[in-house]
Amino acid sequence: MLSLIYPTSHTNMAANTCPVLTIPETQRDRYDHLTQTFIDRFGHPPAFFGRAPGRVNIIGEHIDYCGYGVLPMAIEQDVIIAVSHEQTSNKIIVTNANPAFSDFECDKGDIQLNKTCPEWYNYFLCGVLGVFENQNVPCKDRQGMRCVVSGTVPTSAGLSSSSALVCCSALVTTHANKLVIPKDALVDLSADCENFLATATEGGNMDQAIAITAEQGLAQLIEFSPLRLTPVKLPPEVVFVITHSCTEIHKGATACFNIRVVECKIAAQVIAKIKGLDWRTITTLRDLQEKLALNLTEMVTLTKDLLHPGIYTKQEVCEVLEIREEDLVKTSLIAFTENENQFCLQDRAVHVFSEANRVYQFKHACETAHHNSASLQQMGDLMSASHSSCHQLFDCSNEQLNTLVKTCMMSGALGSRLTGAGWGGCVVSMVPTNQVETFLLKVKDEYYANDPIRSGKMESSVFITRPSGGAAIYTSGIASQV
Ligand code: NG1
Repeated sequence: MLSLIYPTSHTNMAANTCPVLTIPETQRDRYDHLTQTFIDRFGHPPAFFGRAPGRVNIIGEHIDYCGYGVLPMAIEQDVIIAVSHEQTSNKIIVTNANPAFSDFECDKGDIQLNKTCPEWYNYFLCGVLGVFENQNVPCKDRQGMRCVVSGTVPTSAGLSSSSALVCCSALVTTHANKLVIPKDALVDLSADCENFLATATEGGNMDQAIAITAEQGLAQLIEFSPLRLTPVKLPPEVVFVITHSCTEIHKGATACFNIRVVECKIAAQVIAKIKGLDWRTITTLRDLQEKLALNLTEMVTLTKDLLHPGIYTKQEVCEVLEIREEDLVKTSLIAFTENENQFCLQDRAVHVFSEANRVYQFKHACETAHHNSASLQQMGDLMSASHSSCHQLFDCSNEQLNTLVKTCMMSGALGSRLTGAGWGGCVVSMVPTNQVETFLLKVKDEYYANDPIRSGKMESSVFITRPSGGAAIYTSGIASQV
């Protein structure tokens, strides 16, 4: 039987701080190019660089905010920030290496986060302010900073470009101000400040946790409250291929994400009420499971017994909880969901409990997969089951993602699924290493080549990715000056 708390081999990893490294030779050209951009903009070289990667979630979708462990890996695509700093300067100045994005500057003592402003630099400022506030750094002691940001993570693709930027700006602010923040605290503060900004996506901490704690060459089982990290070695017989569906939604501008968060919370509260627990103290499905002391399979059965399929109206939820409709706002609803009237409870909770179980099953299969085709097939099947559950129970897929998953399976993948929040964005497929070339040709031919819009985006939409390292500072060896 699977336990809720999986034993970890690296429980103390989060206590460390992010490393300070020298720039790898393979990346030298990119850093040299960024240095030149910095010199062109500010007239002097940067003092150091920060880097944070995007991520692909291999399995464990929409369960981090329910308290459950997930299994992502950091990808090679990343955000790099070149920085120079000086305490006597009052300014925070940030430029994007991509000229399509506008410059921004503000006083270091007057950093305003604008929740309604979608500009890219808000995510940068969010990490800066998150560190200053978390560490109570008085305005006069703050370092003024000049920064140039270079990002390669595709945006709105479910690959966590925004968290990479937030984590990277939090890290460079920490380094410039000579602060010492352990990785687990950096994860929490980056997630808190990003949630403050993106009120329409009250996600969990998966993205920040993997961006900050990833280890080169390894995926990671990440469990929460408290943060626990277990490196997962992926079998060499397979590679993970990311393909973009060429559809996206701007999650920050719609309520769909937060409605799912709320449905999971209400499902937990309704079951708690029926079971005679103090339901007001239950905010996640994991809280509920811990109170009931059942395993994940038993939670699926219990959910099907106690919640009916289909829609609960707000009135019905309030009748079960024995509260007035206006009280539901306080007990259960969050931003963007205050006027929501319909909640799908059984399907959402069944997805969460079964997906949480699949994460542990996947990790277990992974441990025995080297030279073992049955375990490799099981890993693939779990990924495909995850996609079906996201589509049918969690309703976070779309037609194009479903078509792309089907195409990837028919092109030789052992398993394929949407990755990230969904409703558009990317698919991740597990492909036998020795068949990857044929796989790429077939997918390009089937999904992209015959469609005029998709074919134009094909080269940047399909890529193999390997597990990259987590956030780090890279020194350029050049003295800092503003
Ligand atoms: P993306 O794919 O970056 O929108 C979001 C959440 C994650 C997680 C996934 C779904 C944020 C910053 N990220 O990720 O925590 O809940 O959806 O598994 O809210």
